[in-house]
Amino acid sequence: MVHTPSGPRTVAIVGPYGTGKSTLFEALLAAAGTKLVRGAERGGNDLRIAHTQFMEEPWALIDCPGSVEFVHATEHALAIADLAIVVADHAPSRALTLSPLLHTLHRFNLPFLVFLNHVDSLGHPVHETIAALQPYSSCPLVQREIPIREGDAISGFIDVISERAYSYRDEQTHAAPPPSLAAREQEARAGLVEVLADHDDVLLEKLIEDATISSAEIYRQLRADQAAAQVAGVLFGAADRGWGIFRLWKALRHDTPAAEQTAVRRGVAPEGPPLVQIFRTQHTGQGGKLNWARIWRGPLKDGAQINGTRLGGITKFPAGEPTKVAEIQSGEIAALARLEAATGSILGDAGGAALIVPTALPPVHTLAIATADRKDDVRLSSALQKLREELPGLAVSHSESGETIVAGQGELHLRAALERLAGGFGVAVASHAPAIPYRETIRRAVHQHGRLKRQTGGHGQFADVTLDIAPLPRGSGFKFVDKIVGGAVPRNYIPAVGEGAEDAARRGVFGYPVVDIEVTLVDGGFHSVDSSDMAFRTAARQAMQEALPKADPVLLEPVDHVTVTVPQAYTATAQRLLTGRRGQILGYAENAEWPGWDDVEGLVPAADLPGLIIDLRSQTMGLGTYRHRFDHLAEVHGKAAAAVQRAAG
Ligand SMILES: Nc1nc2c(ncn2[C@@H]2O[C@H](COP(=O)(O)OP(=O)(O)OP(=O)(O)O)[C@@H](O)[C@H]2O)c(=O)[nH]1
Ligand SMILES: [Mg+2]
Repeated sequence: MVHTPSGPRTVAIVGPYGTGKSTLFEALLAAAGTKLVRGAERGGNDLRIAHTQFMEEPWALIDCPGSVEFVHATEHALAIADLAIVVADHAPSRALTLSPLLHTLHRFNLPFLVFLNHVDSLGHPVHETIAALQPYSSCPLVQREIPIREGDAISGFIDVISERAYSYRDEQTHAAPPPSLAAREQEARAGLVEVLADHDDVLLEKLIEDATISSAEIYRQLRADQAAAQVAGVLFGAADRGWGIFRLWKALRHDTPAAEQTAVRRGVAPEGPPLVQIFRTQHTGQGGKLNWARIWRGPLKDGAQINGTRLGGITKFPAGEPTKVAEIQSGEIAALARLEAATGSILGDAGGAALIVPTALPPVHTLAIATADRKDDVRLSSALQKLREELPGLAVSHSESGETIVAGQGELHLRAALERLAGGFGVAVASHAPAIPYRETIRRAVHQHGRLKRQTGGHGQFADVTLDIAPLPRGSGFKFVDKIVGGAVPRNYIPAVGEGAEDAARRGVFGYPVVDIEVTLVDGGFHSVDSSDMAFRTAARQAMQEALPKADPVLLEPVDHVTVTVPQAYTATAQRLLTGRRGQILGYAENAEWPGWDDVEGLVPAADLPGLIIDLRSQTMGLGTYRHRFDHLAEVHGKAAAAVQRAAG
């Protein structure tokens, strides 16, 4: 058995939606002679992980979803990768769509290279695409290849460093560059060397002295800078034709940091007990819970105790085929069985290591769900627990009316959740938009008398109360005040009056809880035999029910403070979207952590938030996002109020 102490180098294939990541993943595996055995379906929203060998070295490739709604899966893969391949559309107009991903790579301090896909239909000069991408990258992007054209089509490329020409017809042999492209190639090479010279004095000196710089020197410096995420190489090709794939492999082989190098970058001490990071969780029927992990520090033996639980199986996936092993080494990727852990867990003592653990973005889409049969509720809650481990970015809660609420990153994300609930965990649920927590209040004080007098057979019921019901400022809630003097109502019955009044306030004229009122007990009467707590509660409740309609009631709706984050090109769009939803704009400012992006702040009724993410994404190339929190209750009038009342029935 070959001992690979540093494990396979791990590469995450990432990029915006539909740029050809899965195609590239398959093309890389095919070029390495690995047949995909499992999970061959493409365009999924989950990670696909495959091990392979290229030129006798082990690799793990991770195909990541491109949809923003599954960005958490992608981020967890990036958190454990040695390098990312950013698969980009070649159209300069799409450059902005790379901005969130490049920002994440910067935050994670992760080395990457860019693969411009679809060059079979390339209509733009490669250097223009790179220039369009550059503003969104925190490190210089360097062009490593220049295209060779035959008529309108690209037929091959010149490797800028080795100065060799390759044809897509046979990428493994090379020729001298065509003289017609010599000037273009020299220019690209000089550009590359200039960038590298920024990080290397020897290179800089040679550049100044106009001395010849060898390919070996450039490779050496590029490798160092690329591994430090200070430079990112740009290559191109066509994944579904297999173009540029061999060259991409060679670039990966040269420039991807080894697992142990990544561990050092992340501050993992070389010696110590096992240290493991979970980046994907799956609940399988028979196999129980499987956690895909990167072993930052090994070896990790099957049966070992880690974070208080015993490891119950290690599975590796050579060529996608599951194989049980007894032990795994530093740098390796494997699925670990029966651990009390889930995506994002760090197991073992991280010590001073600064591992990246992606944090969940606030949910932007919400559904209330219910089982058809109440007796399935227990199974639902345990299935939701598992689902949350599988689908990072999903949140589960209960509304005030007792609804089960699932919140996530968008419609697709929640649809995947419900499909998994039904298909994976056998709990089918119906879903609907969650109820808006409306309230109501009064605008006029009312003096109200209420009397309960009942004679039923022997023992009767008697209570008499006089209440002053008055509006309070917003946010005051419900207040009960006792102003009884001279024992008109005996002390012991007074709490019951408060309870009755509060109980009546739970459902007001419009059917919603009544808030911001003060109920004062000012007078009353009692009977020495027939009075009771129950009688006083009832009398108070009846008085309230009579008083509220006379007190000029008004509906209150929750209004949220909303922060929309968009590229600055879409700031006006974001403002328009908020005002179009009865929103009031508070202002906007550049996002503190993200140059070129604005935070637009506004106040928007909660009733108008559903669907905001759909409009926002469709009008901002999928880039806009928002967060919100309750701000205040506001009176609703006119048509909006009428609609709510109709709905409340
Ligand atoms: N013409 C052309 N089409 C390509 C190329 N690479 C991929 N495609 C096609 O583009 C479409 C999307 O490819 P995928 O590989 O599924 O894209 P993806 O990036 O994995 O998509 P998501 O995972 O959904 O974000 C498919 O129809 C591919 O056949 C290419 O180089 N040239
Ligand atoms: Mg895909």
